[in-house]
Amino acid sequence: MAEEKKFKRTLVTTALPYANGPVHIGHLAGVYVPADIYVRYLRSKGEDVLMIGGSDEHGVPITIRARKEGCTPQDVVDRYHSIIKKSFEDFGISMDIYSRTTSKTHAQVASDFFQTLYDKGEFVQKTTQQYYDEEAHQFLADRYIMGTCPHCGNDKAYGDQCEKCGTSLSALELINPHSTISGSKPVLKETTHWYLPLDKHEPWLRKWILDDHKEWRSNVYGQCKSWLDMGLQPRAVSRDLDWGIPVPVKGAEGKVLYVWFDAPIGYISNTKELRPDDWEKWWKDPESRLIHFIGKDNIVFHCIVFPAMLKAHGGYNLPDNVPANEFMNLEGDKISTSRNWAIWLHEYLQEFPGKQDVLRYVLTANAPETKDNDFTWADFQARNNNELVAILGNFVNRVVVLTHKYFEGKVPEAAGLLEIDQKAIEDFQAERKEVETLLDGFRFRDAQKEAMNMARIGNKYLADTEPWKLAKTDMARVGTILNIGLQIVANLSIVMEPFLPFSAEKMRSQLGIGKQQWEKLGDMAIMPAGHQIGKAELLFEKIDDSVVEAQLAKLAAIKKANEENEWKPEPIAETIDFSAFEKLDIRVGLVKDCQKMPKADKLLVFKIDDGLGGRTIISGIAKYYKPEDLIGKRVLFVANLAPRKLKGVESQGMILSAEDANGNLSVVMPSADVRPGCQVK
Ligand code: B3M
Ligand code: ZN
Repeated sequence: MAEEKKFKRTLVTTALPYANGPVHIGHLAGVYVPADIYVRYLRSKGEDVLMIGGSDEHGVPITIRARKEGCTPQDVVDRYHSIIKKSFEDFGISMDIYSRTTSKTHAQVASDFFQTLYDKGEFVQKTTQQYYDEEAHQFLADRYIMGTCPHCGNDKAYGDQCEKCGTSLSALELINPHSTISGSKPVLKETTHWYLPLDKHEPWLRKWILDDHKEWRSNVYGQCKSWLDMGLQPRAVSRDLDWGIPVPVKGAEGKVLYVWFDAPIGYISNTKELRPDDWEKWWKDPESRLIHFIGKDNIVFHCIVFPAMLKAHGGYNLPDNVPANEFMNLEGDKISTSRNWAIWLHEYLQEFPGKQDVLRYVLTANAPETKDNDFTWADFQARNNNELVAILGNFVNRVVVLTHKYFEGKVPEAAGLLEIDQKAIEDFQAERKEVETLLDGFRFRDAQKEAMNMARIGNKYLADTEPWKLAKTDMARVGTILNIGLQIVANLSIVMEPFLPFSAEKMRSQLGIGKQQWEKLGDMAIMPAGHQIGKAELLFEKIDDSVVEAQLAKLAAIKKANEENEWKPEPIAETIDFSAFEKLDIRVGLVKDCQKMPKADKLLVFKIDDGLGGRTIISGIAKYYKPEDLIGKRVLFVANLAPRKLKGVESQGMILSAEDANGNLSVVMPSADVRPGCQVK
């Protein structure tokens, strides 16, 4: 075992959510609740800790949202930044700062960071070919290119990934790529970017992670190992985009820092914004500890790329641990913002006002620490009713109510402990070590379970001693039991503070005490005899079946709408007999010439060799083809269609095209070089 290193302070960072939509239960479960539990625990122990957060406001997802909504990227991030910030505050996520990557401080810090690496010669410069949209006059980020997936044939695959079969793609692999901005076919054009040569960093990263951080969670360690084993490649840290922090060097006009370069630097900027005078010690003093809370899709950036950036810069600490979570699903399906398959935090609060702790509790009880997990409303109800209400809420309420009933709300004297009292106290005190070990090891789910066991011990103690039955015969004994009960409630307010901060506060106000430090956990004399407690108040209330049914109905409606929105083939047209088919004369034609129709942006004018002297056909496919790309190609056309005039030109037939789900047309071509004029049968 490596020797335990002693740290003076802990800097906790939480992944910066993209400000392109509100936050949902997946965010809370994956990152913010566990980070908050950890930070509240350290604060309660009196440790020096900062919790840093903020919105990630650059990158393509933001510009796509802006384009969709017809507003500027700044409008988008302004709107969602405040919604997200409020959701976190509402749920008691106790960040010391929640800032944003469009802040002035961040632009400066990120720009300087790039400059330092540039000056030190830590980048390599490379010129490559990238897709460019000639109509929109811009390079296309991968997400702005759509085409057909070469693996599964999905015609809505993106330039970085096919969401249907899950394969990661490069834009160059897409069949029939088109720009989602103008719809046009992109062309390849040269562009120059700066790359972080991760291959150069591989040797030390290997040792640092694989040898020195064997204690990291197995999902994190395993992902890093597989990246390292595949061999690291240089990564571009700039992009051709008009939204982001400008690359601060000559010759980089129109280029911005890649969002994954600037976002993690946001942790530094936000620390600096919070603590302008001593931010450096949090990042650079070897006695400071850095912990990144993230979701599993961000592992490579936090365990490999950002550490390489920090190392290349020099002077910074590397993360001590990166307790990344897997994903939280919803009722068996992956949470999806675009499909609205999520429980949005701001909506939850409208529907369940005051029930933040219930959600925190359920998400921690099912925390996806080692594998993906599932949130279900049935489980939400069961954990609320059978655990929070029946165990914790019930115990606290009985103790407080009985104290008012028998002792006018004053803490009674504890005299002459019996064996049953001793046993309850010892069992209770023994839990402290368990909870601490689990919290120190980032095992929040099990830690909460143990904390709940402490309430179970209290509940069982009351059930076993039945003070309400003794009230007529032995008031001194009732006093002892309630004294112990009240001390247990005070202790529960300490151990529950990281997990259920709102309920812990309610417990304290019912006891008439202030916040207690962690070191008091196990103390059975937190309140002296005679101390006046506060009014009884229910911590939790039962959730009825009807509430769960309403939530399930809401999800079912979303699912149905999604299914309806998804494309389905047209129903088959009315049956015709063979003679009707025979009337149709479809032929092979060779495209001799193809031109744009003047003043008609949808139309192309074809000169077709039909083997019979040639003909003119007009087709509305200008959006999907460049005319010169079709010259020399064989097409199929309906030869006996009555001619009609379009813009003064007579069209003598119809070229056959297939229409995809997006309404894009692709010309049908014979699979061999058949002679022009041949019939299609
Ligand atoms: N915004 C990705 C995400 O939300 C990204 C995290 C940045 S952390 C520096 O998953
Ligand atoms: Zn695919």
